[in-house]
Amino acid sequence: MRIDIITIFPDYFGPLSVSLLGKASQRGDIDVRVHDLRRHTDDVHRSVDDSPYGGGPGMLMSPEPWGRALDALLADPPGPGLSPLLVLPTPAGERFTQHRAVEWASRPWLIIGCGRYEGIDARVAINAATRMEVAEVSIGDYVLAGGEVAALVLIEAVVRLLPGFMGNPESPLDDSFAAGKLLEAPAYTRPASWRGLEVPEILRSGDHKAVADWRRAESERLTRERRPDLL
Ligand code: JE8
Repeated sequence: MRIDIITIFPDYFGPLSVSLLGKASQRGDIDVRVHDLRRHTDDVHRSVDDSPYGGGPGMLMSPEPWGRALDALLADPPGPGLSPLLVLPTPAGERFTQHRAVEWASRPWLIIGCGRYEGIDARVAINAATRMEVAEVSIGDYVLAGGEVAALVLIEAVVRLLPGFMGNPESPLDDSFAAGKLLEAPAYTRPASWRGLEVPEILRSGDHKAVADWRRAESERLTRERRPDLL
C-alpha cells in the first residue's frame, strides 16, 4: 500500500518510522511518502493561506498549492492505472470508524491531505473528486489544530489491518469494535498476585468454556457501564 501525505508540517510524521508502522515500512508492506505543501507554492514567502471570503476569523488554505500537489502525485502512481483515495481529515467530515479502516485497508493507494488554520478552500475537494474518490472524515468529536494527528490515527488504524502486520494474522478479527461491538474484558498476565490484587480464579482454571463465558459477561457489563451507546 502506498500512502502519500501532504502537509505543511512534515516533522509530525516522524512517528511513522518507529514501532509497528516502522517495521511495516521496512518490510515494504507500506510505502509512506511525506510531501511538504510549501514546495508547491510560487511566491517568495511560500504562503499557503489567505483570508476567507465572506469574512470571519483566521485564515484558510489556498487552493492553488493543493491543486499542484495533487497533480504531482497523480502523475506518479504506484502502479499502472491506479487511482487514489484522497482522504481529507476535517471536523466537518463523516465519522472515521473501524468499518472504514477495514475498507481502506484493501486500497492500494491513499493520499491524505492535512489541513491547518481554518481548513482548506472547499473547491479543492470538489475539483479532486472529478479525478479521484474523495473521503472527508473526522476522527471524533473534539477540535484539533490541524489534520496531521488525525492522519496518524487513520494510518495506524488502517495499516495494522494489513496482512502480516501483526504476529497473529487473526488478531484483527478479535478486535472488540470489529467483532461483537462490545468493549474488551479486562486482561491479566503474571504474577497471579500483585500488590494484593489477584487474577480472577476462572482465568487460571484452564476451563476454556468458563473463561469464554466470563469474558463475555465482563464485556457486556463494561459496555453497559461505559459505552451503553454500543448496545
Ligand atoms: C482541523 C480535526 C479531524 C477532528 C482536522 C483538520 C484543519 C474549522 N476548524 C478547523 C476551526 C477550528 C480549528 C480547526 C483546525 N483544523 C481540525 C481537524 C479533526 N479529522 N476530529 N477534530 N479536528 C483540520 C484545520
